[in-house]
Amino acid sequence: MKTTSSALAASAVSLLALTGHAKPVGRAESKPLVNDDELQASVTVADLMQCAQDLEDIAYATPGRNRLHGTEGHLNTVKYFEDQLNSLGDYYTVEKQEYTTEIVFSSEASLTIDGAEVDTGAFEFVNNGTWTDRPLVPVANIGCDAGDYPDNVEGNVALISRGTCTFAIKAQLAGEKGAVGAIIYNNVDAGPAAGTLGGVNDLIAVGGITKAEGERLVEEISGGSTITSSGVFSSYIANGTSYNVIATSKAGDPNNVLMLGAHSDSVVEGPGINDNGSGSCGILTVAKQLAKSITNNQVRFAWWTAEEEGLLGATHYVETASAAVLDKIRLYLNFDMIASPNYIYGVYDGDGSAYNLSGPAGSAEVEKLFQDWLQESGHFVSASEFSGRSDYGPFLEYGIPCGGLDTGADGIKTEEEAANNGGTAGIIYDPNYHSAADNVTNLNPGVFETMSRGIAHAVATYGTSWQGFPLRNATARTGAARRWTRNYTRASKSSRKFL
Ligand SMILES: *[C@@H]1O[C@H](CO)[C@@H](O)[C@H](O)[C@H]1NC(C)=O
Ligand SMILES: *[C@@H]1O[C@H](CO)[C@@H](O)[C@H](O)[C@H]1NC(C)=O
Ligand SMILES: *[C@@H]1O[C@H](CO)[C@@H](O)[C@H](O)[C@H]1NC(C)=O
Ligand SMILES: *[C@@H]1O[C@H](CO)[C@@H](O)[C@H](O)[C@H]1NC(C)=O
Ligand SMILES: *[C@@H]1O[C@H](CO)[C@@H](O)[C@H](O)[C@H]1NC(C)=O
Ligand SMILES: *[C@@H]1O[C@H](CO)[C@@H](O)[C@H](O)[C@H]1NC(C)=O
Ligand SMILES: CC(=O)N[C@H]1CO[C@H](CO)[C@@H](O)[C@@H]1O
Repeated sequence: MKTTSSALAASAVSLLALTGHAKPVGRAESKPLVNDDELQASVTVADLMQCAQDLEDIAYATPGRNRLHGTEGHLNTVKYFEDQLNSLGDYYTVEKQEYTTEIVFSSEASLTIDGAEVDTGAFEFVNNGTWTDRPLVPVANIGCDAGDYPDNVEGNVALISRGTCTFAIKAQLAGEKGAVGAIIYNNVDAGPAAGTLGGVNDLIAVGGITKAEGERLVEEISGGSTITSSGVFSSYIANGTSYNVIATSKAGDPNNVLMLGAHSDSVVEGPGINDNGSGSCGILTVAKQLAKSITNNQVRFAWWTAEEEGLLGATHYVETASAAVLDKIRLYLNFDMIASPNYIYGVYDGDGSAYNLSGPAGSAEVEKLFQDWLQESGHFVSASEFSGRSDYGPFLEYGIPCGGLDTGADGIKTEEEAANNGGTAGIIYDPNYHSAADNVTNLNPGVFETMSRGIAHAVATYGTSWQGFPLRNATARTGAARRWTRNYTRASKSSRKFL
């Protein structure tokens, strides 16, 4: 249940986390209290790489060679995490939370203009559609208004600039005027226009081309030429079901919970071993080692599904959890891509000092914890934009302080980062990002181990005590005070452009 405003009002006056000193409960009491150095040392590259290899094997055993939400590859991933956690006896309460959503399992697009094949962007959720040798008809302005579409788009292909309104609105208006298809040209120099139509729809098929190509076509057609195109678009969309796996330690104070998460699904293109199998394996390895000791505060680990579809698994958790559950989470930590081959030592910029996007009280403190820890080992630390563009987005939105580590995705390594930490400046952190080559061969084992030990450090620190860490503040998640609210919904995934 999403909290109602009256529920918020009722608790808004109080600080959320309780300061009681609940005793660790359960059989785990015979175990020693977690020790920071020992927990860190117990996280080994061998275990991490074994986990990564297991996930790769799961992916490669399926026809799609991936671990896409809703497919066998992901269901087997979920089973893997469940089995691993259950093998630890009764240390954790392990739950599976079902999530079903419509997803695109495959998509193909081909486009020719004047008989020549052109590079086209496939729009997510595009419908099946075919047209052959139909004239292109440029629309007026940017095609956000029905009046922009001339009568002669009927039976032809509308040629529309990207911008201002969504791709879906452009396809809808063109379809209403009788177009058989639409081609959207980019408004920036960044390859063919591409993005998402947002979900299952009844729109005409849409392709994307580059800005230069689009502008050239408009100019030639305005000069009197007739230019034709052919297009073949198809996609297979169906409901995919999979699960979040959530494991909560039985030991520890349930009113002051440390929560950690990583996403367990991959994109359709490949096995997703760095993105974000590495984060999943990092928290699993720490969860397994943690089971040898107890903590004063409860620790909850989550493996989220459908992150790649737009943070859906984590959003589902936050939307369906009761306020009573969410209000007891003192801190949420996220680990996505922690073994990039051309890595950085990235820490989420929770204090906003680098990107001017800060989080609820506590986000700055956890950033400092990770920074200090990495710097003590002589690493040069990079700030990662605290944009909410991963599974911590819904937690930020709720007003829960967040933090995390990452080693870089599609950003470009700077000279300074290369000079301090090695690697190659001027190329991206993970050249295999979202590709078939994102597999075990291409992980950096050393950075994988370092970052996973960073997870262990945070677990040991906050699992032992919240001393010096701000209390949750209910007021902070209501009204205008929610400064850190980001558009974490499907729109905020970098791979999901709506317009
Ligand atoms: C496209 O056609 C295929 C084959 O008939 C079908 O399985 C699929 O569901 C169709 N896609 C859409 C988006 O309707
Ligand atoms: C997905 O399931 C919903 C609810 O059962 C249904 O309405 C919808 O048509 C399904 N979508 C597809 C693509 O089958
Ligand atoms: C930081 O963000 C705030 C709020 O969006 C804005 O008012 C302020 O000008 C920004 N500061 C800088 C240095 O960009
Ligand atoms: C991993 O990806 C690389 C690069 O694409 C490829 O050469 C290698 O064969 C892949 N590994 C396996 C086990 O398929
Ligand atoms: C709680 O948050 C509100 C809004 O950000 C702030 O004005 C208030 O001072 C905070 N209270 C405490 C005790 O931190
Ligand atoms: C969030 O995204 C939606 C869809 O793109 C947009 O309509 C809305 O204005 C955005 N909200 C904020 C606060 O940016
Ligand atoms: C921190 C980080 O790079 N996380 C990535 C994990 O995967 C998602 C989906 O591919 C990316 O958008 C994130 O950037």
